[in-house]
Amino acid sequence: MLINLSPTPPDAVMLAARLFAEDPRPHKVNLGIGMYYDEEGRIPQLAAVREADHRLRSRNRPWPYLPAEGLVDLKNKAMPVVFGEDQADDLRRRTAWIQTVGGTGAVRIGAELARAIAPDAMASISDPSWPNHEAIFRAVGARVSSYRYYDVESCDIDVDGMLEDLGRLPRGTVVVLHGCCHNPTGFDPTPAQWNHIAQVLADHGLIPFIDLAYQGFGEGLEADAQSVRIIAQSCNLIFVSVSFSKSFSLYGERVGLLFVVTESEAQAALVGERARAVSRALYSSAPSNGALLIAEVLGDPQLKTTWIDELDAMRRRILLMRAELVDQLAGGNRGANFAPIKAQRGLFSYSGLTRTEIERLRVDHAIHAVGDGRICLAALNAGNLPSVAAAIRQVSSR
Ligand code: PLP
Ligand code: TYF
Repeated sequence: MLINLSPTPPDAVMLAARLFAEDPRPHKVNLGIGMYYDEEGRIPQLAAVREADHRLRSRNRPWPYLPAEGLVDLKNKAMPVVFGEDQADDLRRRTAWIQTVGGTGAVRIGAELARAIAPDAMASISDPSWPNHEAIFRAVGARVSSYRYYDVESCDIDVDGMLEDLGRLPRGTVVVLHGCCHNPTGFDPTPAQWNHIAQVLADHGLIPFIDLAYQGFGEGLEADAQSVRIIAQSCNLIFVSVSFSKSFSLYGERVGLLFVVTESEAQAALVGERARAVSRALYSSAPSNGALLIAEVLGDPQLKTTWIDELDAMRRRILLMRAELVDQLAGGNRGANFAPIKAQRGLFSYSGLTRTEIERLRVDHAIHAVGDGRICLAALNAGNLPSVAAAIRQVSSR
């Protein structure tokens, strides 16, 4: 049988992951994929999650299917984390939800629903963005465009350009926004700028789709959800995709949630029903283990406090790595160009390194990053930082 299939190029992040896995050099460093590593270079097992795991095991319970919409406890406990206590209570009645396979699953199911609600709508995505945003919206058959977000000249966020581009979009366009810790640039709007953005979204009848994959890694758990809370005050149809992969260090458990805030209880019921049908035709229902772990942590005030402290410690460690890297690069002849790394937030930095320089980091130094210059700061530690800084200075010295 002849297979009529042309080669499928992997996205830039997955390509970086593959090249890292295939690299036999024992001293290799992975600044490609977005995962948080601790000071010892390990993916942490959070104490709050470990305790939740002990408790779940001691209950000796079976493993039934989750209901079609997922674990309601997870949704109930996560809503205040995302929307804030007061707003969550106000929104609960008119918000549809479904538990998903990771944040990726939430973006995909959200894209399917957006397509069903507004079949002719285009999706507009920040330039640059997480490559899977475009792939997902194309996969559901949507037309995709981009809005200005990052200014290469000033190495900074371009909010004026963004507002101008959003203001020109046709009504009903789905606008994909990064709730915090923009991937890949690390630059987020300020709360005042989010207010402007929310105003433009509302005035022009645009549909915000907020992807919240790094809550807690920017300025803190509450501050990082300001985007969602501000937009929820001005717009009455909002998609919010949530990933718990990073914030609970539960990557392979694939826990995510999709919220769709609508105008009424009746609309929410319609959207929820469609969400369950979409999920049913994909994989029936989401996996239970990670969802149970997170619901256990969020449902116990003491475990929740432990988790918030651990999340804060991860956030602060990345800030230290940012400062230390900028210090160690300062003496090089492109030193000043790396200063923005300190102003960026989240796991990533859009380092400004060229494709050729990223290639030389990999070939000459076994340091792997994404081809567009994105590096994951959360993979740095006191042990590998000096050699990474030295290598960056070397490849960027010409
Ligand atoms: N959205 C963004 C912007 C991301 O960077 C990621 C993961 O890296 C996701 C969504 C999805 O996360 P996951 O499917 O691992 O929960
Ligand atoms: O690093 C990133 O941008 C993500 C990480 O199943 C990722 O793409 C990798 C694998 C996966 C989900 C997310």
